[in-house]
Amino acid sequence: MSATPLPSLRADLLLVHAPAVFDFRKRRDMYFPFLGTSGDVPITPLYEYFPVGFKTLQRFLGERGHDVRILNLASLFVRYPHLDADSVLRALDAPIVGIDLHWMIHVQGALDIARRLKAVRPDVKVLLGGISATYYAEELVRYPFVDWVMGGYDTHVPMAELLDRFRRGESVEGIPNLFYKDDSGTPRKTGLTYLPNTFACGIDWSTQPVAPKTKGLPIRELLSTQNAGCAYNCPWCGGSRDAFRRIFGRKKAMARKPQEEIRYELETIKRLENASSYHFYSVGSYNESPSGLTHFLDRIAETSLKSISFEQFHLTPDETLQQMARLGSRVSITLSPESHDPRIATLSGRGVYSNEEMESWIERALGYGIHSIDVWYFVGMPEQTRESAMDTVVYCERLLERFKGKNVNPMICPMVPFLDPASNIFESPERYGYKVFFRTAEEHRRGMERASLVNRMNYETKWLPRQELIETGYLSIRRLMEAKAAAGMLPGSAVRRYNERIDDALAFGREVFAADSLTDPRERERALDGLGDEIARRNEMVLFAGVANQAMPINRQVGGRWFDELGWDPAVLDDVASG
Ligand code: B12
Repeated sequence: MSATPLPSLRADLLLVHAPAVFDFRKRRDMYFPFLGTSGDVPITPLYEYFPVGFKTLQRFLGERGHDVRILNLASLFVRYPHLDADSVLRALDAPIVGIDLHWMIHVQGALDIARRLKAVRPDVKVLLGGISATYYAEELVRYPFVDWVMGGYDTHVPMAELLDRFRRGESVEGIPNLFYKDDSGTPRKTGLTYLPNTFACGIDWSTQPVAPKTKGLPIRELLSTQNAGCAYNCPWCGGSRDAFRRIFGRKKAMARKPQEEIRYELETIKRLENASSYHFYSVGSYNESPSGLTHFLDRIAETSLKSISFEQFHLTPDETLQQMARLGSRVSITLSPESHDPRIATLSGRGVYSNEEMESWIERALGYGIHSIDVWYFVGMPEQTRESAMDTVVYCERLLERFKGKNVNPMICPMVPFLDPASNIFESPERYGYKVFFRTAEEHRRGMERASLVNRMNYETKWLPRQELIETGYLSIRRLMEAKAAAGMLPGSAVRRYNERIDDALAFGREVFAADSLTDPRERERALDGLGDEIARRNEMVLFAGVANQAMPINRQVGGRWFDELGWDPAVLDDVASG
């Protein structure tokens, strides 16, 4: 507990990103295993990314006279383990606190922050927003500690109206997309009526959060997405064409960022100090129209970014590859066929090219000067058995062999712990051979508090029951890591350490699962208590200020990433944390 109080954090609107689990450090009854986040992006099991829309809201509302600040509690708590959570909440001096429930994984943390905040600051209006918040809005607004839910994929205009009216002391009735309670406490909604064809505004990337002084490699990355929704319809995805229509009630399943906003965004990158040391992660570039992509590439060409990665659904046409290769930055392309087996790939919503086509495309792409190709596979897909997942790894070994010495990096990750709510499979699990364990937000919240990752899973498949699915994920990554060491792509010693941690997660995970699955609550509590020290010791190794992912399996720093908005200056935080 810190003795020095934190100075108050003032704003008209404070946008807060919750850790996936709020009181994670005290939980001796929740095991956060190594690789429990799938290992695709460099984050801890607190899931530190906040929606990039926080940055667009900050700019849009700021330009309209509202002081909007962002506080990433996930990064703050993992970076400053000795900060007292309630004193942080007490220091928040904003009449409205908006918490994202974009990814369902944050359901426990987001709701717990809302509850605690309301307890220490009953005067503060608590607002939720994001994809999951929109899907579950009617349920969420019924919690006594939630005042408002702002629905929609683009909330700029309704949020401006909300802040204006609040400032003038007017009623919020009739604000588009808002779910609220009336004076008698009865939940009301205006309806999702603000559904524009365009989406967002350009982000100001010219300044980045100050990193606290630590050893270790910083992560210099910017991330942008030029569209909301999706042109494709993968059945497991909560952002697919059908899911987007389902959540937002809009026929057209995509809204695009206007070109002048994209231009603005890239202009701000030119002003960023050390821009040439930054990687730019262009998410969802598979949704760009050919002319949109050309415009985007032309703008990128004007920057001095070190590297850029593009996610692609189809095999990028040769002409585009050549245009990408001409950029001054190092270009990497991410493909995600999901399975080497064409039938499973197709059932997963992919399967638009064969393995042979992909391999000769890789050859050509590298030949044109594309720097690297990442190829992602998934565990938990329809009809996928353990054998099939392991066969995918065998196929990856062939890829590593064929492209030895080149930057071709196959990766595999289990879809854990949640199947996306609102995805086609989530809506009709039986039709796809799936079983869904949690349906409501509250069921997900409770599920997230289970000790074992297996019991935190909201789904399983006919071919891979929950425990087997998780273990298959571990075993496939383990074998793929070995193959990368053998191919000279990763140092053998690093892979040995990595795989020792997988072995430990497999063995200890079984113990936690057995204890957590005891039906008698008292026996379960006793058994988990017996494992408490071992759980806490392992959690410490994962929930600390270092993050790795499969592509870069060495720890890098938490702090200084674009989403590490710590609220206070690191000097102040260091001071407070040292008491
Ligand atoms: C880009 C993206 C990412 C990026 C991060 C983007 C970012 N920081 O914003 C990366 C690649 C890192 C990523 C990671 C993950 N993602 Co993702 N991602 C997407 C993608 C492709 C675009 C979503 C998107 O953000 N669109 C832009 C719009 C909708 O949001 P926005 O502009 O940021 O915010 C606006 C509104 O949403 C709203 N809003 C949002 N929050 C709030 C809060 C308040 C208070 C208010 C008022 C408004 C508001 O207002 C904003 C301004 O208009 C979707 C797929 C899709 N097609 O939708 C998946 C998707 C969102 N991701 C998903 C998942 C599961 C994940 C991971 C959990 C995967 C994993 N590793 O396990 C991680 C979570 C990482 C974390 N939090 O640390 C699922 C979520 C399903 C669900 N309902 O839970 C989706 C739907 C599909 C998928 N499976 O990929 N993701």
